[in-house]
Amino acid sequence: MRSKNDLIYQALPLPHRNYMTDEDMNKHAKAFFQKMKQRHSVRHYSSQTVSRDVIMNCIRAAGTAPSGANHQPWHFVAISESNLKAQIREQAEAEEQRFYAGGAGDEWIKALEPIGTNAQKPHLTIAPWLIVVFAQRWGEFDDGTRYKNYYVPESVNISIGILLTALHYAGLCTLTHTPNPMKFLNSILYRPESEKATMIIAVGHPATDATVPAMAKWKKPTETISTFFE
Ligand code: IYR
Repeated sequence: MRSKNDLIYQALPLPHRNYMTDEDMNKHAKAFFQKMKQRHSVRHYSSQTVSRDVIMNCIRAAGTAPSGANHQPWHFVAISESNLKAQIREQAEAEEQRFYAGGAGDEWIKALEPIGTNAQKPHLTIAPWLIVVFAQRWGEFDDGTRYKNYYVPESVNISIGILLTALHYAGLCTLTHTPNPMKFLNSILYRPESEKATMIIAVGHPATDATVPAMAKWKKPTETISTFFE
């Protein structure tokens, strides 16, 4: 827990340095791109189990993310317990029924057509793990007084990016899921009022007959997602 006495500046020599040739750097950059290109959002899971250690180490990686004032305003709840997964699925599907029955509006439903989604979320009970990511709107010093967190969505979203990357690197598939609202997750998972659920991530191995939407293979060309001034 943080103490008000920790609010002091101290400089340490940079603990790690990478010495790479330009050529090596480019090799690493390309290899990483090739690896990331193989990541897909997967909606069809096998029930094959995944060890808690793997999930924990991926969460450790997510916890290294940069954050506003280094407040690390995130909490990851990892769930493999079947009853909890069933409760989450039931409530998430109820939200999704409303979404697909008209809450979303026609334009949004049309945009989702190539993705092939609907209100059924079987992956929420079939995937061996769900990780629910909570954003902490405020924190508490060890004397019980509150402190503000800064750039909370930015910080949490960076950590989620690292989490998805770590899980992919560990050979697992993921699906990000954001039923709206997600308030129900606080009560199911006993999280305090200071926290807001931002995402449910299903994690596991793909089903033997898993597919991805053809549309998911299309990525915007690099020239269109970047501008260089040099
Ligand atoms: N949350 C809904 C709808 C949905 C929205 C977007 I934007 C997607 O890229 C995919 C789904 C669902 O999970 O079905």
